[in-house]
Amino acid sequence: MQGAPHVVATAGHVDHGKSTLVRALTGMEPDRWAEERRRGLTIDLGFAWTTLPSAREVAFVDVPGHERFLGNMLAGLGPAPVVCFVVAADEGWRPQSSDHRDAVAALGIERGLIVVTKADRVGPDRLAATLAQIRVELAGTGLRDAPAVVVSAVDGTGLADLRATLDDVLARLPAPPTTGRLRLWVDRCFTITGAGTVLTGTLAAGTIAHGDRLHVLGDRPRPVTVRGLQSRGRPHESLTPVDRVALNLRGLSADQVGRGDVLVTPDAWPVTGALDVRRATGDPFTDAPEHLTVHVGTAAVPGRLRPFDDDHARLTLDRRLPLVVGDRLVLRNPGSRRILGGAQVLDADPPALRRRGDSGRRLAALTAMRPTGDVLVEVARRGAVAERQLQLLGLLDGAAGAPPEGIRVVHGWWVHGPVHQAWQQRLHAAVTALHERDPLSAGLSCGAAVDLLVLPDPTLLDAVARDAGLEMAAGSVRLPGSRADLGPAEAAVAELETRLRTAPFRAPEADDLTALALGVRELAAAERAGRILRLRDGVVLLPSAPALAMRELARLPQPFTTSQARQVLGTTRRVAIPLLEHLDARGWTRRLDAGHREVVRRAVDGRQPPAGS
Ligand SMILES: Nc1nc2c(ncn2[C@@H]2O[C@H](COP(=O)(O)OP(=O)(O)OP(=O)(O)O)[C@@H](O)[C@H]2O)c(=O)[nH]1
Ligand SMILES: [Mg+2]
Repeated sequence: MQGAPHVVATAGHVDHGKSTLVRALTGMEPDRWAEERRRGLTIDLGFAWTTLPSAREVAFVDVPGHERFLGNMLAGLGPAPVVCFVVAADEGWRPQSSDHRDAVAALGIERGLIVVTKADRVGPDRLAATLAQIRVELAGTGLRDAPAVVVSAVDGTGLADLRATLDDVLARLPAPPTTGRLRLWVDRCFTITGAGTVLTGTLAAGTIAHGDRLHVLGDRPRPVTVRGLQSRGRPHESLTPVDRVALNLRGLSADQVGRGDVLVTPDAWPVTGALDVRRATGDPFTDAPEHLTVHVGTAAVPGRLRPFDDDHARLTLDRRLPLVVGDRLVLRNPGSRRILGGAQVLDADPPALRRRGDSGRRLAALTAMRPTGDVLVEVARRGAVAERQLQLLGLLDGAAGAPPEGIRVVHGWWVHGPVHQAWQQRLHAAVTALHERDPLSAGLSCGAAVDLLVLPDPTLLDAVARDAGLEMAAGSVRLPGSRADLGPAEAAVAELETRLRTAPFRAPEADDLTALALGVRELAAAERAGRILRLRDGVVLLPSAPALAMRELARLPQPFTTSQARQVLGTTRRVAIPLLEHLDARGWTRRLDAGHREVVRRAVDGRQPPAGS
């Protein structure tokens, strides 16, 4: 059955026959530059493709072997998950064979095949020795068990076997993810007359389709639209991984982008300049130079390494890149150009190290971290993390899974259990203290509560208050049942209630309230508790007063005057006017002109107002 297309990168010492092999397999010229062909030396990446016996299409990224172009080599190998490791039978293992092996190991590449070239130049003994040497040298890498094929591009020996073996290797690969966020490391960007800007790269995950709106992350993010797609020389409506892609983009000129820039799904990646990493291969971090070159994808960025120990370090990049947990980096010494080793990203959003002891604590956390990142550790460190942020950091692997034990999910936030508990205790203590200090208090305002707990999102307060056994109402958090507790003001309010029950519209004068020691705060508390109704100008009545008033007013000939209302209610203008305005506001009475109102019939005949008592 025909499989999905794939991409294979070459690797191997200079002049060992990589480009010749690609040429023999594809009939295409991987050395694109005249200078390369003149010198018989690959300088930059070359691209070619062919169809394998299974009808699967395969594209090659041909890399240079010369040590001066190791940067270009890494840009070719970085995004390609399968490698064709070339060693010439006559020369055997050479220095750049070692460099490229170190790159394969650093990147954690585990799929590929070994090709011994120039078989026509040696006898069987030399061939066997070279093969044995290769096995020894690759023993520590993901290619330790890779199949080996012996070929000669001159007489065609082994090429059919190579095609079949490549087919077999590709058929065994796990299917790459076609959904999810896109991250395409750019290897070339150029202008085609009539078409505009074209950007190329190896698509390793995600799907790209005509019309997609994406961002190119270079010196700054630039929005672009996919105007056309090509792969292996043909146009496509959409492309899936793993494939070589050439994208014609709207919104971009070729001089704005180059190798090492990245095409991404907008806002789907954390773009970071600080990373905590674990050593994957190579020298201990404590032996590494402070300043080094970091290769990831097609990018090569100067960086600073600050080791926590031999295996863990904080890496600061000169340029921010879209990186996530699990990404592999190649570290190089800018002076000697040597590959120092490989590192794996453990945290793409690490905490600042400010205080004494921060490094030690960080090392302990990193040491305990799983290589895929640890969502529990991440949530524990921050107390609460938005689910979206966890997804961005690569800790949730696409759709959010069930949270691990010890994490509480609230309104899209993952909250560490102990933190959630600490918040509850803190809030409960604060609210209790407030009620003790001030029994008339309406409670702690939500804003103050959010500040007190330093909640990352106010929507979290709801769950914290509820779980703490507190009540939220009217913008405050309070102890349940605290509404009715008027504390020392209770007796005075009761006295006021008694008086108003006898004469419902004879509101107490200011002096009366002073005598009862009912100030603004006490009255506000009594009102919150549903014990009294406050109208404007300091008029205090029972909550039942409006309904009682309606019963009397409905008996008057309609419309009625303020004076008639005052008389039927047995009160003064000081009370009658605020009360009538209150009834107007409720829609129970309607003001017709300066002197007249009428009862709104619907209100009396319908559900409102209640008969009153
Ligand atoms: N006899 C013989 N010569 C070969 C074979 N394959 C390649 N060569 C020769 O080896 C030389 C180098 O080949 P290239 O394909 O350019 O080597 P390369 O690995 O691409 O070199 P760089 O890209 O510069 O690292 C050329 O002169 C080729 O003709 C082979 O199988 N047999
Ligand atoms: Mg070459």
